[in-house]
Order: sequence, then structure tokens, then C-alpha cells
Amino acid sequence: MSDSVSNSILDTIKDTCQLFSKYELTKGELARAQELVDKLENHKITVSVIGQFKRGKSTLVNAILGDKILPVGIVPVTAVVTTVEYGEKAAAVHFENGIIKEIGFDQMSSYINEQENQDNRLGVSEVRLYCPSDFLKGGLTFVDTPGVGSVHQKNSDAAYSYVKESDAVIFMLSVDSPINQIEIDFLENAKEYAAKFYFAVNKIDSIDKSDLDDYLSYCRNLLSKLMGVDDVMLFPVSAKNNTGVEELKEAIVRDCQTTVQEIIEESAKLKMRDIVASALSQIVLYRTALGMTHAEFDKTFEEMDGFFGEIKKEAAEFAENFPSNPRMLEAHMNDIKNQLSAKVSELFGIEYHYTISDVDFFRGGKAAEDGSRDLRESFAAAVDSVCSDLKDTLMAIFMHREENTYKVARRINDLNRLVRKLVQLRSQLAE
Ligand SMILES: Nc1nc2c(ncn2[C@@H]2O[C@H](COP(=O)(O)OP(=O)(O)OP(=O)(O)O)[C@@H](O)[C@H]2O)c(=O)[nH]1
Ligand SMILES: [Mg+2]
Repeated sequence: MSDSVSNSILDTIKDTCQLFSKYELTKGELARAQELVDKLENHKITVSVIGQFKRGKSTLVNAILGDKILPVGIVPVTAVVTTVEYGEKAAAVHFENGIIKEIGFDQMSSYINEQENQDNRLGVSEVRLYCPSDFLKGGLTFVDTPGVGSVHQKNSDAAYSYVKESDAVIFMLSVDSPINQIEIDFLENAKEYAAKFYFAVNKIDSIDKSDLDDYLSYCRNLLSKLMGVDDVMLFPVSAKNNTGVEELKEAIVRDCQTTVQEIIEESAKLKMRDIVASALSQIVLYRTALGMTHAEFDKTFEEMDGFFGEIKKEAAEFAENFPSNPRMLEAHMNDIKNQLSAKVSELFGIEYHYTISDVDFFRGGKAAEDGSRDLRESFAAAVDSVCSDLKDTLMAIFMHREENTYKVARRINDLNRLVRKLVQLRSQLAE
């Protein structure tokens, strides 16, 4: 672990926070950057096991921890995210309404297991376990997630949502099935968030050596293309028989001891790059607007404001058709961001960037009797917030309406300096 490296990224982010704190325009970015500082200072790393249902994720978590603590089975089992941290054995259920309840290990299944807590009707947000496994020493949080792609949509949603909180992931494949589109989609999504990937190929006990070789080279080819790297690290394992698990565990522990900071930094860097890009957009937009004549700006503002109205109306209609489908809503949200960016570019002649991870519909909304969630309200709030990011930046222009030309010129100068610093920072973060 190199402290100098970790200090430098931490320092960079802290310096940027200071820079952001001087400007009203970047207060959203400031809050996001401060979260990163918190994470880097606490040296916490989250490793999640993700993948399609029934690949053997929970069995692998048990094998790695050396303790059969999680329920496993032939039918979809894991219905809620389960985190494991170092400590004396203990378990607590966190409910969506904020209540936390300590439970015994023998009661765990009734909260985690899909068969007992169907479609998570108990409203569990996550189960937190503590276990004195060496693997967890040093601040590692190990996470078992529900499988994606089963008929239990809510399990997929919970898994998709948790990936965003992961620094590294073990992506679980299994020799009894070729990689399918559900896995590819999930991986594409995970790629945006996690900095480190371990690919575990499970159930090697069920095929012979030559079939395994074929399967591994097939995975290697496909995954290299998907991940955009020449070589991916594959770990053939049998979670059930504890074969190959040690190698995977060693690789993770080694990385955690030697490059844990690098992993966290890499992921902080990815997030910070996004934050800087978003700050640059606000500032360049503001600077461009500031350089317009009053008449020009008023006309453009009116047009933009009308466009917000259309976007919101369209979004409300869309949500009527898909009130409980987070993925459709997220897709529409991306569409809205693209439309807004295109409009800004048309009216102001600049590019406008939105952060990737701003909104999360997967956990929002109230569950109905049948387990479905009405996400219309949280979707509308998210659309509002995306529009108001832009609108607030433009509204700030009105506050400085009365300033004389000299003051405006100084302000533009100051913003130019800030833009230069941020552009520099952006390229530093891209290294
Ligand atoms: N043959 C073989 N079976 C395995 C192995 N690992 C897990 N299984 C079996 O695969 C089934 C699914 O295992 P789980 O660990 O529950 O799978 P999961 O990915 O956590 O499933 P969900 O939580 O429903 O997504 C169980 O019947 C396990 O016994 C393995 O290495 N070899
Ligand atoms: Mg499971």
C-alpha cells in the first residue's frame, strides 16, 4: 500500500472540495466529493458477489468465510442484500422504514430467504452480519447479493442497486450455462461502478477437465471483449467442494493488503472525474450565459424553461405507463438527460454533462400488497432535480443582473481560472 499515492488523490479531492465550496454553483458537486473524502479517510472497501440467480454466490460467500452462515438452495434463495463485516458473531436486520432489529443466526433465513420472505414483503433493506473471519480483517465488507434475472424482479433491482456501492466485485459464472444476455447487461452496468473485477467460474466439479478448458477459454474471449482488456483473471472454483476458493481468496486478500488503496482510489477517481465533469458543465454554462446580452439571455431562458415543462409533462405520462418498472424509468431518465444536453448544446453552444449515479429508483416508493412499488413520485422528484440543476445555474444569472460591466468581466475572468483548474484536474484524474 502506498500512502503517498493515497494522500495525493485524497489531497486532490480535498483541494477540489475547497475550490467547490467557494462557488454556489458547485454545491451539489461539493456534497458528492465530500462523500468520497469520507470513504477514502475511512479506508473501507466493499467487495460484493454478484451474478445471475443460482450461480452459487451464497455458497461461495460461505466457503470464503469458512462458515455456513448464509442460506443456499436449488430455488432462488437470496432475496435481500447481506453484508458481512469483521466482529463477534452477530446479525441485525435493517428495515426500509429505518427500524433495526438484532436477530439470532438461526432466524436469518426468515428474512433473507426468498421462499420465506417472498418478494421481500417484510420490507428488509439489508441484513448485516458480523463474523470473526480473517478474510474480513482490515475493514473489508463482504456482500452477498440476490441473483439477477429470476422471476423475482425485486431481487434483480436490489442487486443492481447495490453494485453502485461496491469497490470490487466477484462476478459469478457457472459452467452449467454459457454467459447470457442478462449477465452481459448486468456486467455492463457493474463496469460503470466497480474498479476491480474477479470472475469466478463455479461448479467445476460437475464437468471434466477438457470441457472446463473449453469453457474457460470461451469465457476469457467473451469477457476480454466485454471488459475491453486483453486478459481477464478467471478463477475456476467449486464453491460446494471448496476447490479453487483459496486462490480467489488469496487474490482478494493480496489486493486488499497491497492495493486496497489503489482499488478505492481508482473508484474514487472514476467518481471524481464524473463530479468534475458535472461541475465544469455548470460553470461553462453559467459563464456562457453571463456573456449573453440581457435580451438574448431572457429569450433563451424562456425557451429552456418551456422545455423543462415539456420534459416534465412527458415524464409524467411515461411514468403512468411504467409506474413500477425501475429499469424503464431509469432508461427514460437517461433519455431526458440526453434531451436536456442536446437542448443546452443547441441554445448555448456548449456540451453539458450529467453525473451517472445521481438517481436511484430501485429502493424508492412504497410497496403495494402484491409487492409492486409505485415509483411515480420518486421518479417525478428525480426528473425535477435533474431539471433544477440546470435551472438553478441559469437563475443565478438574474442575481447578478445589476452588476456593471467591470464586475461581470471580473466574474468571467474568475470563472475562466476555475475552468482551467478543473480542466487540469480532469486530465490529472484521467491518467
Ligand atoms: N455442483 C455444484 N453445485 C453448486 C456449487 N455451488 C453451489 N452449488 C449449488 O447451486 C445451487 C445454488 O446455490 P446458491 O449458493 O444458493 O446460489 P445463489 O447464486 O446464491 O442463488 P440466489 O441467491 O438465488 O441468486 C445450490 O443447490 C448449491 O448447492 C458447486 O460448486 N458445485
Ligand atoms: Mg444466494
